[in-house]
Amino acid sequence: MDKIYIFGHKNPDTDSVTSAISLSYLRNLDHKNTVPMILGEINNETKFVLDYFKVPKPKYLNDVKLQVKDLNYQKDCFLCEDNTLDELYRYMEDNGVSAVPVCSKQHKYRGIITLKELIKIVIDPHYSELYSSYQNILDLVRGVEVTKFLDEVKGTIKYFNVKGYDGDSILSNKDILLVGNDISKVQEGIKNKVQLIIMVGRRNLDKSVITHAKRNKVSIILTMQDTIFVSRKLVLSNYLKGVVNTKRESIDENTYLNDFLVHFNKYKHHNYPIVDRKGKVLGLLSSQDINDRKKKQVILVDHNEIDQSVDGLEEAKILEIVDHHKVGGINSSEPINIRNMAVGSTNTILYEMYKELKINPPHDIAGLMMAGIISDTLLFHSPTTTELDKEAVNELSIICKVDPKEFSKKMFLQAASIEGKTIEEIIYNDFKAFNINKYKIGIGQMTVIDLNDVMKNRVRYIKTIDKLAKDNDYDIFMFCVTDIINNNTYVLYNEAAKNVLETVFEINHIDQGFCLRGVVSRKKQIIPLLMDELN
Ligand SMILES: [Mn+2]
Repeated sequence: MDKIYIFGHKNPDTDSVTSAISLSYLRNLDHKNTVPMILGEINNETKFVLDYFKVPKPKYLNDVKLQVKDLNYQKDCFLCEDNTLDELYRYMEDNGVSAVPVCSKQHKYRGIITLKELIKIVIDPHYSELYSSYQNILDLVRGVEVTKFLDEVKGTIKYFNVKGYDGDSILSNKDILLVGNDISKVQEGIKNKVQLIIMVGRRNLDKSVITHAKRNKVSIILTMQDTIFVSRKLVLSNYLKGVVNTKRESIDENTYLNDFLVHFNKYKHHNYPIVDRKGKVLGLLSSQDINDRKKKQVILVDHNEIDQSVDGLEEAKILEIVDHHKVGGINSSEPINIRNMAVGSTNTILYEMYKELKINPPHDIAGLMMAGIISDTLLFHSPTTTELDKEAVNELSIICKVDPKEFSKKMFLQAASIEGKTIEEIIYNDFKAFNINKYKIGIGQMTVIDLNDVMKNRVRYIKTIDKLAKDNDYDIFMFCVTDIINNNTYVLYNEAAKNVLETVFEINHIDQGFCLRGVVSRKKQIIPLLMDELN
């Protein structure tokens, strides 16, 4: 079954991480193969929540861009380098392919052979290389073993008794001798200690000849097939490793499709060997497979804007969105199941969905959902809080048997922990970036219990904010420090935005760290003001 990725926004917060997990649980009960993912490192608060309810951290998802592995190429199409040209031909026939990747015994990529290359070898009248096993040769020429002193043969085929043979050629141990029914030629081969003699049109040899061959360690095969049959089969008994084109590069299945297409448009090969990260051969991609693409399937929670979402979202198929933010920014070519409600947390919506389906979340999932709601509503202090949020927390707390008040105290303490973090990390820890008209805006927010944690380093914060704004072309860059005990937010900002912010917040004169009384929600109390003023 195809995997479906569920994830919240970049700079994940507790609501977005826990809602991905709780929705994934719900969908998988319905036999879907969903996986919760994160788009960035989790913060201290979320880490505390996951540890508290003993739920593993979701895996990181870098992007959902189309990759070569999303193309419907021929999986498991390859041969081993010890296979023969004869087997290659049959394989091409049976599988309807015009090229085959070749690998080592350990499945590592060696090269590729195309039908064109195979034909070139077969129709070349002067092709006389032979590298194969004694057994392969015996089987292909339908021969009987007379003597055998080697497992593998590697040399040049010489035709004795056949028209065109240069009688003066000197035979050596590099040679494989193909002779007609003429004992004197066989004896000459034995005398010169060739590697192997294949004699056609004969069922047996005199004892004296065999003794001679044994003394000189010359291998002999007899066959009743005619010379033309045998000479063709000798060429076809060659190992693939002797003829494979090792110059053709393989393509890693993780290569982005767009990068591959650049390569494809440059070389325009018909066939590409596909390998995994370790160079193991996976199959064959033909040029006609390039349009047979399978988009990655995703479900968005706690966000619906492309800027806040995973890289490459435009190349993916969005199946569903569950969110409590304003709607905007996503265009789709197909309908999407969207559940958007004006409540304090995505987990509140999810809990509604659980109830509609008459499913009780297990206690750890219930705990995560409760934590998500408490985090987003700042334990109902945020004006985004609705009765539904309170009701959900109340019911979830009964399921997970954790007191919400006690729990939130511990959780907010973790949220406020800035131990071991750089100022830049603290600013970006919970950060939203967006555009209003021509303004590029970034707002970081942090909840604190003790305001002094930040304000004692005020000057360093301001410097960092100014630098980040300049380096990243933000017109307005704010860092909101929210005191959740007294429900106030203190704002640090880039100097260039001073005048705009005075207008936005209708304050005659602002200073670094100015106070927005009763303001705790960036989403509901800060962003709307910016939108009103700048739009
Ligand atoms: Mn949320």
